[in-house]
Amino acid sequence: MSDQEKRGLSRRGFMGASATGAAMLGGAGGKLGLLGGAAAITAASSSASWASTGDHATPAPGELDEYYGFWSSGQAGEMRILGVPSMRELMRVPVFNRCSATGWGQTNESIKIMRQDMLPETKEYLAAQGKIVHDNGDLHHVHMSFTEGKYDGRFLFMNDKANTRVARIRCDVMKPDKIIDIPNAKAIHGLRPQKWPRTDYVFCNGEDEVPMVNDGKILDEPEKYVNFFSAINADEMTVAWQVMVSGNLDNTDADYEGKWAFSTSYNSEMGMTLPEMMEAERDHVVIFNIEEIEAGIAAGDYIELNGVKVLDGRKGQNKKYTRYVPIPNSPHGINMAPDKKHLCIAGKLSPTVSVLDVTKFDALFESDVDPRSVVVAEPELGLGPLHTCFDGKGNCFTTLFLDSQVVMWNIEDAIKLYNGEDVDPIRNKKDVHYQPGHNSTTMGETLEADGKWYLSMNKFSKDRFLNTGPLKPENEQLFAIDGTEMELVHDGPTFAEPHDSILVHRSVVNPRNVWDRNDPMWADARAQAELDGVDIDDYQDSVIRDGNKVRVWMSSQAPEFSLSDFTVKEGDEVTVYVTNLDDIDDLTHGFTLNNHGVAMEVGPQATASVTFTAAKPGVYWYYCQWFCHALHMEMRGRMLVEPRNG
Ligand code: CUK
Ligand code: CUA
Repeated sequence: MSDQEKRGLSRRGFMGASATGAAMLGGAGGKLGLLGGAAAITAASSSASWASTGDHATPAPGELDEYYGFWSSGQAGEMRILGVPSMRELMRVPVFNRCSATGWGQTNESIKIMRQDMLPETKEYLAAQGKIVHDNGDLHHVHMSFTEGKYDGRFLFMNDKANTRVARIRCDVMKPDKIIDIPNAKAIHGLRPQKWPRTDYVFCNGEDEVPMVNDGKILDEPEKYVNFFSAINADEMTVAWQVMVSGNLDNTDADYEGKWAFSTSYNSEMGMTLPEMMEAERDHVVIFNIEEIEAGIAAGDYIELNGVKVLDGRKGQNKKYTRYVPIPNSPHGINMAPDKKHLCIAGKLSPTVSVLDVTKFDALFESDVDPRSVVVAEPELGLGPLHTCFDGKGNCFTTLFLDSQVVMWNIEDAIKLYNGEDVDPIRNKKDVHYQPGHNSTTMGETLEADGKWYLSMNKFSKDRFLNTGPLKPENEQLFAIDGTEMELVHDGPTFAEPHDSILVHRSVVNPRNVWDRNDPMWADARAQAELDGVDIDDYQDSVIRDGNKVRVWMSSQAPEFSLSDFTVKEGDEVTVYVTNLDDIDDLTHGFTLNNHGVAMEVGPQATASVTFTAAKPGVYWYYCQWFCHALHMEMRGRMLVEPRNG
């Protein structure tokens, strides 16, 4: 926590901070984190309306957080790990992006993960650009694997809207192990794992509609465009099946019985321009009947498109795969409550959240009942409702994008109101700064929702922080929600642009401290080492020539590389393998080669490799770029490149 944060949350909130500053310092020797104490907010300007009771302590320096936060990063393409409630950023995990610090997108190990499930058409496209992997992504949604409605700490799944991909991160090492292209669909947006009985599927939405065979034969004929909903086999990371649907799919979720997945859909009009897309008063949510879909596949009721079994679930087909429930108006967020029964759909352009009772879905598929009969409440909450999360005690928190507020409301009271009783479901409204999109609560999308912390992810910070030029940070705010009032305890900037987050109790997440030497991440290097007669688990300093290819095997032990120099020839394709023999926590080495655009992380007990061309004769130094030792600066060596015909 920065001093500024300790002193005050912002110039708006912290006019009152100096009075509490002394108390804060007074307690600093103890274990009490005192951000809460500092947050005696007096609204200095504009509309701040929250108040702090000072009951909520956040961890002091050296103290560990109670929750992991897994954050998307939007167009930055990485996943981030934060500690909650301190909101300290702990790690950035590159996924869809190219990372200079770790070499993600450059090391052979990461390129393999990025390419091994890449569609041939993507490879062709990239080759034409002189590239081998995409170096950008747009990561909106991070979710953990479930077993029986609870996080199980195995994997994290996430989407790339920019390049239509889905990635999986191994929670034991917090690195991706699978990145797959999704065929047919375009722009994977909403993504959620199946919650029950376990995450067999990861469901994801294609947002943009295109011709079913998108090869240029059909272009400006929107009536022939379709959209695809995909179910990914979460263990294999392959596309299990897809369903063709009507409308642009936005967000998705799944129930707690393993029967349904559901997606919001804006633009039910299938319009191409803004006025066309806004025409209808109601769009819809699509309900996917998993059992019927699996039966349809077994019965052969599908077409095969780019290697994927695709069922037809479009509106008007009236097959038992899908049902369309009209929802006002351009619905966005869709969130299943931990009561196992209620599904909350945020209206975005409608001030309402529609509550659907999932136990009524069977009837939708069995008879011709009014699709709206599954709606059991539709409270008016405020302007621009986007996403909802839960405290596990029957209350919901919905972000109001246009009102710049979070509204806390009660599901049972909303149902009573819908049934004509005179009750107000709204419990609380708080201003946030500004324009919140996603939100999350601790364990809130699981059966273990514990109602302790609420996070608001705000799209704009405007004047809240020092001016950083025309591009401003976003703003995130953490509230304690275990009292009667929501209490703001943190307010801080973030870089582009986290959409979503999950807050996971630390008891669920147990990453390793050092790599297992037998990790599959470098299986290719291990196989090559065997061919080269190199013991990859021990000291190694071999340079092996194979035509124009040279393989350099070295190990690292602070503060030395086993090779202080190696010699290659001009034009050689060189692969450098580094095995970090140090097995101490936090002892990461690196390998950076001057003027070659080469850098990679080599974690304790890991092997990492990078391939490049030694294009020009000369002396090139390589060095370790992760501070590892008092003699870290001395941890370096020379690559000597001989002229080819010299
Ligand atoms: S979407 Cu971004 S605010 Cu991509 Cu989850 Cu709603
Ligand atoms: Cu090894 Cu720095």
